[in-house]
This record gives sequence, structure tokens and C-alpha cells, in this order.
Amino acid sequence: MKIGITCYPTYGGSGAMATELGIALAARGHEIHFITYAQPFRLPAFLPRVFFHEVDVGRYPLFEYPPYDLALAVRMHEVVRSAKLDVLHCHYAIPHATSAWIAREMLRETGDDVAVVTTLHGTDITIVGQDPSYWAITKFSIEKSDRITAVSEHLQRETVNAFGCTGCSVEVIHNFIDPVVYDRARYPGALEGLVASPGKVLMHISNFRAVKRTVDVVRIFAQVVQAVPATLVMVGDGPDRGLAQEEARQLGVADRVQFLGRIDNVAPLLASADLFLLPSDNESFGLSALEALACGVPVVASSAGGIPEVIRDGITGALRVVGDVDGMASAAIAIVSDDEVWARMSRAAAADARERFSEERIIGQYEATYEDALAVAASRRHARTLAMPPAAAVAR
Ligand code: GMT
Repeated sequence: MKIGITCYPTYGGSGAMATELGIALAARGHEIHFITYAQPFRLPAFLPRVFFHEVDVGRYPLFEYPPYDLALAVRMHEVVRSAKLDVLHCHYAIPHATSAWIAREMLRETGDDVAVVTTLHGTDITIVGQDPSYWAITKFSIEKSDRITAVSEHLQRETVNAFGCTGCSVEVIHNFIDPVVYDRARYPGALEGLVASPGKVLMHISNFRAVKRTVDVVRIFAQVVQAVPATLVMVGDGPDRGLAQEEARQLGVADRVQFLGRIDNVAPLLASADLFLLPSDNESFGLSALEALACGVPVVASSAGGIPEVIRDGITGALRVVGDVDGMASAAIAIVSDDEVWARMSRAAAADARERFSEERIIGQYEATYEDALAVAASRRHARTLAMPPAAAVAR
């Protein structure tokens, strides 16, 4: 199949997932065309059957807000025609699914068509999509997609609750990991020399937005380090990094907390961690938690959103309600201070991630969805032909 993939390329779980999906599909023989404003951050320079098409919004003084969605639609239209794409797969509804709909409408002018698949990732539904400025266009674009997928059952329910989605069904396809990349045994000692005696390594990876509650991460750690010698490694960057750094100073643990900034290849770091913390306010899935589990790192997290679909409470980690810093700290101490408990959870985490979320299993689900979308597109074309006056249908 020839598949166009559009995502946010520079940072974030949806872009990471979309890129890993494209790479895995190419390895299975499909031809992949990324259509985005920058090279996706997890995409290596060259891979067979993988192409990158940059979307250029141009510059014009009149445009205080350059219309990226239109430039994207034009690029999609062009790539579908030049590369003869079968499917356009949009990750994150806004504006990608809207641009795909515009591109598909433009294709009609020349009798061309493309199947559109939209994967919903989280805030495209839970925050942005429910903003009154975007609600109607989000609903419209989702309903116009030939197939819609959501990365968790939680997000599927949120979508139906928020938009109703007349005449559309939202299929759940969970996020996945490549078990060869996220393998503890593969990267010994990535954090060696970071601090003199690290003790247990607690880790958090995110874009440091308010939803991630990075201040809670520091508060949890401050309790853990009183009970067990430990270091907190904070990976990523974003609006709340300063707040988290200030909290570490206020709580007197700044010398035990390392802020590494943004790092694209996180597998070697995760493989050096003993515990991952994800106390988010909301998380449709929690891809970073899954990557940690796959590396044999138990996760202490909030029970928000789709997180319980990823982490098994008491087996691969511990779940507490949002904001329960004391509960998360106690759970963290119980895991890292008992070698036997930790080893059991670490093994269970790596095994469960492989069993339920391995690339092999999930990619097949996407391939089946593409086939379904092609069938929907074919019946759309058929219905259109039937609706045409006989002479026009023959001319087509
Ligand atoms: O909504 C966001 O925070 C951005 C989005 C992204 O592009 O990184 O994250 C969402 O998608 C990820 C990949 O499917 C999920 O693992 C995250 O849980 C989800 N974030 C939220 O729901 C807050």
C-alpha cells in the first residue's frame, strides 16, 4: 500500500507514534510518505520506502497567522496525485483531518480519491476539540474520515461523549513499542557518571505542560529520597520546567534532581531507570509509561484517563488518584526499597508490554483499518457514480 502520514513532527507522543508506525509499515513493504512541516523527530535520515514531503506555509505580511491547514491540504493533494497514495493517515484531528478532507474534495475535480484514516491521540478531543472555536470543525472532520481510531478505550468513550459522532464508529488501536528498541538488556549504563552515587533512579519524561503535573513528580521524589538513596532524572522541556526546578529547590532536593532537557532517543535512558513517574491530570494513553514498562521499569502513575489500560495496578506498577502525592510516594518507596518486589514488577512490566502492545500485533490492526478505509472509499465512489446522470458516469 502507499500511505501518506501527517502528524506533529517536532515533539510529543502522537508524532513519535506516527513516525514509529510509518517506519514499521515501511519495514513490512509499504511505501510511506510523511507530509508535515518538518522532518519527524524520530525519523532517521534515510530508510528504504520512506519519503518526506515538507509543507511550506510561505510568508506574507498580511498573514498574521499563516494558513498551515490550507498549505497542508495542497501538499496532501499534490502527493496523493504524484505518489498515487491509497491512504492518508492523519494523527491528531486538528487540523490534519480537516486538511485531508479538503484535499479529498479537491481530488474529486479530477476524478481522483484517497481513503482518509484519522487517529485521535488525546487533547485533540479532550481539550482543543472541545474549545468552542474548534468543536464543530473537529466533529465534522472526524465524521468525514473514512475510518477513525483512538489510542485507548477511554479516548473512544470521550470522543463519543464529546461529539456524538453520528454514523461513525471509533475503533480502538492502542499505541505500541518496538520490543527490540525498548529492551533493558540492550543499553547498560547510559546514566553512568551523571551523579556520584545515584542510588535508585526515578525518571519522568514529558513536555512539561501543566497536564503532566511535574511539580507532583518532584514532591513524590522528595518523599522517596527521605526513605531510600535516590536520584530523579527529568527528561524533556516545556512551560512547567521552571516550576519543577523551583519546587526541587524549595524542598531541598535540587542536588538530587537532574534536568536533562529534551532528548529524542529515550530508550537508553529508560533502561537505566528503576522507576518511572507519571502523575498526570489526564492522559489518553501515556506512551512514555508504556516505553518505560517495555524497558522493565515499573511505573507509579495517576489512574487518570487511559493510563489504567496501560499499567496494571500492583503488577506492573501502582496507580493512585490524581494529586495523591503521598499515596504515590508510598507506592514508589514500597517498589524501589524491596529488590524482590522490584524484580517481579520489572519482569512483569517488560512481559506485559510485549504481550499486549508489541509492534507486530498493533501494525496488523492498522493494516486492517486501511483495508476497511479503502472499502469505504470504494463504496463512496460507487455511490457517486450511481448518483451521476448516465452520460457523466460514462465520461468518468
Ligand atoms: O495531547 C497531548 O498531550 C499531545 C499528544 C501528543 O501528540 O503527544 O499526547 C497524547 O497522545 C499520546 C500518543 O498517543 C498519548 O500517549 C498521550 O497520553 C496523549 N496526551 C494526553 O492525553 C494528555
